[in-house]
Amino acid sequence: MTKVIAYIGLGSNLDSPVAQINTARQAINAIDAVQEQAFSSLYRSPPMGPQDQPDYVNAVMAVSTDKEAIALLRCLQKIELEQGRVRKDERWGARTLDLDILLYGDQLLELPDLLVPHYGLAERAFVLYPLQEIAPLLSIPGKGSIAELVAQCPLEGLQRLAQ
Ligand code: 5RW
Ligand code: CA
Ligand code: CA
Repeated sequence: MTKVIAYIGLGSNLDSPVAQINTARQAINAIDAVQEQAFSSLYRSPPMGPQDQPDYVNAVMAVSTDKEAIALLRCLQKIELEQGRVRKDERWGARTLDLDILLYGDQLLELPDLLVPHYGLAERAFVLYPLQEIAPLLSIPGKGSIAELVAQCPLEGLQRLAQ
């Protein structure tokens, strides 16, 4: 019964992104041994990476879990597939749903399939701003406080969506 707080990044830019994010939120809550603690506003932003794809909708969710990080990742990958994610050749291409473990407690993990804190977390407006909304006092292991990271991160077109 070792509970860990994990932060999950949600992103979509295909097939009704807002609906994809809301469906994924329900699916994550339906996972055994995972409980939602907080859910950010939804944010829209231009794509990072290839520009010839639609804008993204992103959010960040805090959960309490007693699953191991890798077991949680497998559950999230199953939800991505259930929501129609297709692996494409293009790196950083459009997707119906992307679920990333951003943080897993205060742990640093370098497993073959899982890097925590998530790669690029400290530089991405579409992760940092929603994360700060639900965890304003957070420290990112090895990177500093969320407030410092947000202060150094331009918005780059990020817009909070109205409810
Ligand atoms: C690669 C994201 C490098 C950030 C990737 C990087 C996105 C996105 C991707 C997302 C927006 C992975 N995912 N752009 N580009 N939102 N706005 O969730 F720095 S591809
Ligand atoms: Ca649950
Ligand atoms: Ca991912």
